[in-house]
Amino acid sequence: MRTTVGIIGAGPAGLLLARLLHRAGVDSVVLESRDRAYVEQRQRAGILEQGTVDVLREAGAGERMDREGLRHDGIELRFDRRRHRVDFPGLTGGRSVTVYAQTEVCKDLIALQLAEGGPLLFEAEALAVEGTDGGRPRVPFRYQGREDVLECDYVVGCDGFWGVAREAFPTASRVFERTYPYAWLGILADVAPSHDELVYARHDRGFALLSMRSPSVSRLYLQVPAGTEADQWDDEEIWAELDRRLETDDGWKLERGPITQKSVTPMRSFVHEPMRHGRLFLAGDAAHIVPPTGAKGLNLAVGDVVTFARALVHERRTGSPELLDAYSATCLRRIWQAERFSYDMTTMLHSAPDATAFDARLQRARLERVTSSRAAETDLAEAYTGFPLE
Ligand code: RFL
Ligand code: PHB
Repeated sequence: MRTTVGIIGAGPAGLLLARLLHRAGVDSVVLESRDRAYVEQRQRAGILEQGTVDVLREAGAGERMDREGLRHDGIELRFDRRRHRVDFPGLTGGRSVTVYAQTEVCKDLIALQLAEGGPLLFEAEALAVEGTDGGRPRVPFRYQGREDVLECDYVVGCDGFWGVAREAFPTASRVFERTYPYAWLGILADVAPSHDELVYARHDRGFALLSMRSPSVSRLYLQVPAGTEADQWDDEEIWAELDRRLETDDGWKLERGPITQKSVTPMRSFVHEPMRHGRLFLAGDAAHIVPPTGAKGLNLAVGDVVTFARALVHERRTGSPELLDAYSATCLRRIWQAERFSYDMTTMLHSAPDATAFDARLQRARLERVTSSRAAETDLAEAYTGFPLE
């Protein structure tokens, strides 16, 4: 098999890249190790930045998102039983975010790719990326019990944190990382969200987040110790703990409903530099991870593949590799801003097991600052709604 761009992974990064390339007249093949149902059901992100919404629309993938996505003009910060609303459009000159689940973005992109695009192979596992030290790269892969090779002009590793593409980089590449001593226990519940915007709560017992998937499905998270298993918490305990951490002085009440899914997500920050080696490029979680507190992971993945697609089209139109050469540096500037913001949100809102009374006072001071200074609040709103692509 041969193609112009070999794409490893059919998460949001790989699927959107295939779509953007198809629209630009560049052929690609997507290899995805899991089956279609798994990719379409994997519960993850929920928040799309304004820029991500615009990109999906321009790619002709925004129709259902425009119908079913929920526009959100703010979030609520909760601490010391008080609530504070951050008004995004008022602080950013009109920007907002959209609640539309990653599962739905993936379903829409898969349907479009299968109907109009190049090959998208499920249960096709890339085994390695070879030939990256000069010449054209190859991806040996296993599909339907057979081994085959995909010959490419370029390979983009969109294969997530556990993928194989990163392994083809020289050992001189650098990794910057941090793990956190806590994780998120996430639930989906069949109950209308108890608030019409997301609620980020800091509590001495730990962080809690109220989010949603639709007007009738709530998504909620609790900070739990790293290493926790989801079945260590029964449903009653989860609701009781959410009640405690989200409680306010004004009588706000959390509505309960049947819990349909439970899972634990570890928290880490991770950046692999550079993001390009010869004709192999990394995009999305394959190159970087942020803790989910800033809702940035999916949006960064979108930024990377837009940058790659533009650079490749530029090279084909003008013959100049300047944008491809700049790919890693261009993406990393945005990525480090998201790393910073995600770290700030995470450490402002979670209680570390070794936190001292001093740390708790500092957290409160940071929250007081964000909720009393328009400058500080604007900084949060700009980062949350997303920095524009270069
Ligand atoms: P993905 O989605 O991990 O997709 C990688 C794909 O590659 C496949 N793969 C392979 N295929 C072939 N051969 C191989 N050898 C392969 N190895 C792996 C995998 O099966 C998979 O299908 O990476 P991608 O596309 O870079 O997308 C990144 C996003 O998924 C991720 O950043 C976000 O989900 C992060 N995230 C959030 N991001 C946001 O922007 N907003 C949010 O609100 C948000 N909330 C979250 C999140 C992530 C969470 N978890 C579970 C980590 C909430 C949570 C709880
Ligand atoms: C989600 O709805 O899954 C979600 C929302 C906001 C976050 C993280 C996750 O910061």
